[in-house]
Amino acid sequence: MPKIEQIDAFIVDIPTIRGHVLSMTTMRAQSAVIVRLRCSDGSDGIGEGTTIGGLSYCPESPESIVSAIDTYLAPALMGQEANGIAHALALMDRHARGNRIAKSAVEMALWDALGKRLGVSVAQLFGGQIVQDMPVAWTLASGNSDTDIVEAEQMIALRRHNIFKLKIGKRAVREDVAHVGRIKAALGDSASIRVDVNQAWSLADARWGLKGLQDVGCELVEQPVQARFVNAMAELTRSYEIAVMADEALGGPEDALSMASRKAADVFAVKIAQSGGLMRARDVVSIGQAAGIALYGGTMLETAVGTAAALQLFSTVEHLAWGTEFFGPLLLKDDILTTPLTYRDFRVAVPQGAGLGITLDPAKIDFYRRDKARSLHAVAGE
Ligand code: MUC
Ligand code: MG
Repeated sequence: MPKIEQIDAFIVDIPTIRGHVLSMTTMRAQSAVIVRLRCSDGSDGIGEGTTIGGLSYCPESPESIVSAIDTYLAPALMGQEANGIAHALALMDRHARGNRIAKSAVEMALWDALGKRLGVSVAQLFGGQIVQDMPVAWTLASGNSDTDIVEAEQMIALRRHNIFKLKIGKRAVREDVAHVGRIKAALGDSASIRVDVNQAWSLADARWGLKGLQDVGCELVEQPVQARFVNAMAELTRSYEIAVMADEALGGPEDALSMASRKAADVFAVKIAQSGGLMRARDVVSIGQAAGIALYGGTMLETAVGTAAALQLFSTVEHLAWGTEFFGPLLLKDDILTTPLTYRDFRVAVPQGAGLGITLDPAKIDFYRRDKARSLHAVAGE
């Protein structure tokens, strides 16, 4: 039985193609944590644990993810059987509370290594692929309505995306609704328009916001209020026609059960990192399915590594009613794989091959690693 022999975690800072304006921060680079795991039989696995905007999105940061892995998770797993992923997860839970993204990065690398050892895809390990590709949304978040309209029109013309998620919540509610209305009016029925408020609204704001958004033809609102305000999410879910999606409120199966039993969402944005790994994301999916809650494949704006893992896992899910937003690699100025993921005809393809089905480009990794002096230019972005 192969044993876990080495786990390395490091940050890559990759500039974004434009400023990405969210309610809580503006991103000019993405700082992704990449994990490389080596086993005693020579097999290896890659994982990713990534958050958004330093510490502004959730309690884990790129630095805390590396520190949790280096200091607690990796030492706990040294010498353990590499095939025992459930056991590894239990061990990580015993040694560290929370730190879901860090655990997810390590668990992902274990799945990749197991798949490669067995010569099967991670999708196969989760029951097998049902679909070969899936719809993929794009986020409009330049901070300017006209720029967003031009960007959306380009995406439609390229046949890359026709589902758009608009990041709002930074401006006054009325201004945000007007911004969404302008974009919807410009794009008409050629596009599906949704918004993500990233927890920025009070319940009173959200009542006005949801009413206004549905009047201008917006189809879905994501996490309008703070994650902990489950009653507010439930009120909004039952009071308006527009679909309400939970994102930050979903930190794994326990939250999913609580949200489902309190009828606090129409849709779950399921994220591997936020759920605490692939197994727990799969549990969130099952709870959503059992409760009749629609599903959406969410992203933490990961590089192609985390995105490939999401594609593997979600290809085994029967019905993603709201599609996915697995566009992370396209927001970055550079790709870190030898063969990038395929985006075509408004869809993204599940990579083929063993494990996650991807290969890291060593030169790119070397270039963007924060702990290598020459990558420092990338941190500042534009
Ligand atoms: C989020 O909150 O959903 C996903 C897409 C995007 O642009 O930001 C993220 C995070
Ligand atoms: Mg969100």
